[in-house]
Amino acid sequence: MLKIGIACFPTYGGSGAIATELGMYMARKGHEVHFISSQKPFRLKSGLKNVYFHPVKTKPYPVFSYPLYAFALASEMKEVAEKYKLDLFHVHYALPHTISAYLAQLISSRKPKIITTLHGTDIHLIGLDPGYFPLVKFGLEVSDGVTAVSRYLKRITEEKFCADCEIKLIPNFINPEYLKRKSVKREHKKVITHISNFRPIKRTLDVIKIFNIVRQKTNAHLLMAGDGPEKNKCIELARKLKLTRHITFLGNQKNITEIFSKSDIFILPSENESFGLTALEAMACEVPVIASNAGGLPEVIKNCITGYLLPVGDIKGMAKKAIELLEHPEKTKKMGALARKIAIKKYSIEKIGAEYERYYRSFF
Ligand code: GMT
Repeated sequence: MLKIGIACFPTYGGSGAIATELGMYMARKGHEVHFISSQKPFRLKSGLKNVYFHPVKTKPYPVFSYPLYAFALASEMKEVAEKYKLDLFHVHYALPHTISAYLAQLISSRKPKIITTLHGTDIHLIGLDPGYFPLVKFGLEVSDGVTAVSRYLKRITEEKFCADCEIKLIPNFINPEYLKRKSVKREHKKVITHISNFRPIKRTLDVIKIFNIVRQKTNAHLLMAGDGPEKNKCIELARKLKLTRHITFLGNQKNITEIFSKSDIFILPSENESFGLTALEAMACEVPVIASNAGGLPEVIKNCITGYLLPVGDIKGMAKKAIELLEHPEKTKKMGALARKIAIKKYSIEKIGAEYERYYRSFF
C-alpha cells in the first residue's frame, strides 16, 4: 500500500477532475490518499475510505500584495508528509504544485517522491511566460517522474523545456460507470452543448457564431455550461444576434452526465487543447464532438468517425458539420455509439488508473 499526497486545483477544470478521480481510484485499490488543496476538490465524494482532505490556509497579511499560496501549500505538504509518512506526492499542473512539492521535500524529514502530471497550459501557455518558464523547467528537472496527458503535450514539453527529460505519456480517462447516457427529460428536440471555463483559449464566441449559422437551418438549442472571463461577452453576442431565447447559460454544473444526456452534439472550438477532457466525457455519453484540429484533440477525436475536426476558427465549417449531424440523427447516433466504445476501450479509468499505479510502483 502506498501513501499518496495529491496537490491539485479544487475548482471546475480538467486537471482537478482527473486528480480527484485518480485519487479516489487509488483509494479503492487500497492506497491511502491525502488531497492537499485550497478547498475540497469539486469531484471529491465525502466519507470515502482511505481518503483524507487537508485544506491549505493562506493567511492574508497587509504586507503581502497577493496570498502566498505556493508557500502555504508547501508547508501543508511538509506537515502531511511527515505526519502520515507519505511515499509520494502526485501533483497535477506544474504551477505552483511541483515547486511547492519540491520545497516540502526539501524541508521535510520525510522525502516523498515527486510525480508531476502536466495538463496543458502549464506547458503550452502560462508555463512559457518568462515570469514562470525557469521555475517550470526546474520543476520538471527535480520531479522524480513526469507524465503528460497526450503525445502532443509530451512533444511540446520536450521541445520547449527539456529535450532529455523522461516524460511518460499517460492519457486522461473517464469513469464509464458514472459517465453514461441516461434517459432524461428533454425540453428541446435538437441540442448542441459546450462546456468550458470560458477562457479566451476556448474561443467561446465561436460557439455562439457557429450556433447562429446552425439556427438559420435548424431549430436547435444551445446549452453553454461553465463560467469564466468570456461569458459576459458570449451573453452580449447572443443578445446582439437575437439568440437569447435559444441559448441557456447553465453556469458551473456538477452533473455533466445529465447535460450530455440531453445533447446531440458537443462543440469544442478551442485555440488549443492539450487533450480536451470534456470532449472525451461527451464521447463517453455517446455525443459526437465537433472540435478544432489543434493540440491533442486529434488523439481523442477520430475525424469522421467519432466527430469532426476542423481548422481553428473555421466557424462555417463547424456549423456545416453541426447541421449535417442534426439533420441525420441516425448517423449522429451511430457516431455517438462508436465514440463511447472507443472512449471505454482506450480511456477507461480501470485501464489508465492501472497505468498510473504501475508508474507509481516503478519508483519503489
Ligand atoms: O491547462 C489548463 O488550461 C487547465 C486545465 C484544467 O485544469 O482544466 O486544462 C488542461 O488540462 C485538461 C486535463 O488534462 C485537458 O483536458 C485540457 O485540454 C487542458 N487545457 C488546455 O490545454 C487548454
